[in-house]
Amino acid sequence: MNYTSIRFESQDQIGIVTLNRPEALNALHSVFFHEAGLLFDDLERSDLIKLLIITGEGKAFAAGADISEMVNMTQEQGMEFSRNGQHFFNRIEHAPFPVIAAVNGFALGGGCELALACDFRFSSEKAKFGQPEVNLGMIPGFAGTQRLARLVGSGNALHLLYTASIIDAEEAYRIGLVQKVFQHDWLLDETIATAKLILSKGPESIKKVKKVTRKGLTMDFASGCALETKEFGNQFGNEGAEGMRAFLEKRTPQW
Ligand code: CO8
Repeated sequence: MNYTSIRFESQDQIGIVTLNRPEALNALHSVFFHEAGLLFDDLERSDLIKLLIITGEGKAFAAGADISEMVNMTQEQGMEFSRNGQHFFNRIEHAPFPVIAAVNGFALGGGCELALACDFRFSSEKAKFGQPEVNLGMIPGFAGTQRLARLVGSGNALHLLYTASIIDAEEAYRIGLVQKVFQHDWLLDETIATAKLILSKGPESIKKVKKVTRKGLTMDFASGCALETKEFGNQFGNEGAEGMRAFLEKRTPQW
């Protein structure tokens, strides 16, 4: 499929989506959400990939929602745009495969929210993060208020949200917004190396770790634990049996 706002490639069951509108710093507009939704339809239906990396072309990961598209929206249209964005970001969060953000540059506003929806974030030392919506008389609309506060705590989140501060990768690492920072030219290789490490593990285990952790965050503690018990139990007699037997027989498991 030919996309205009993204590029997709895959190798060894690792997919890479590159936001590809560098002239507008990969600002997120309705075409992006439409095309990314179609791509996810394909990826969820097929066995093509077992892990997805999201990155950006040029000097931005994504510099926000597209202001030139939003400027003339009515309240209804604004809410519709917000719902569409939230719907797609929820798909990332609950996708049946891990999704890693490789943040290559500006991740601002909706771009930061996109990174927040991924399972974790690796960052170039050149990347910059922020939620500058209040500069525009706006607030985040793609669940940034919710995910940022859950990830970095309400104090760090509200500090960023109130002041519209743009922070560098080191500060983003310090507050737990990103998990690792790499030299710019190594970012993608290092992300792919981590993707390969994840894919060397029990495939069902990886799927279930994501499902239980992600769903658990939307549940009360006891319900999350009950879900964990169920999926833990399901691993016995199949993949878990092979993994544990391989350990005891001092050999590599055959997944
Ligand atoms: N939307 C549209 N176009 C953009 C955006 C954007 N978010 N960001 C950059 N661009 C465009 C610029 O207009 C410019 O276009 P042109 O060349 O035609 O003038 C081009 O990208 C390059 O940008 P700059 O020349 O500004 O590049 P600089 O390196 O000088 O500056 C910055 C880079 C600092 C990133 C600067 O571009 C900037 O401040 N961008 C806006 C950042 C921002 O405010 N982001 C938040 C947007 S609001 C948002 O994301 C809300 C999310 C929730 C939506 C809810 C839905 C209802």
